Amino acid sequence: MIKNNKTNIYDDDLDLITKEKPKVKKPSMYAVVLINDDYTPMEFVIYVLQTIFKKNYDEAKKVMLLVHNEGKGICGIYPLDIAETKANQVVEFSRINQHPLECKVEKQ
Ligand code: TYC
Repeated sequence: MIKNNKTNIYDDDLDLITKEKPKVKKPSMYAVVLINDDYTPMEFVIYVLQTIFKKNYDEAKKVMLLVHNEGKGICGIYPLDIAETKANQVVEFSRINQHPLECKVEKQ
């Protein structure tokens, strides 16, 4: 199908008017990226992925091992405000538990 930014409507006298369609952009999405370290226990990372990123145990373990082996990995992709909230929750919960776990937000 040929796409353009125009739309056809009729006015009160039934004259055809071609109007520009407003351009609507999808909001950008942001990845929450977990960073590996040598100190945070594996089970703690799995728990974070289950509670903050709503993963089941097997998915959480898979992401944790990917981060452990590759150095970093995506926990989830969200609109900016949600990605920032989750990243802050990870860091806050980790500090409360005296772990150095880090994560960052990356524009997709
Ligand atoms: N590398 C950690 C360990 O061996 C586990 C770990 C995984 C830590 C992922 C952080 O984002 C992380 N205990």
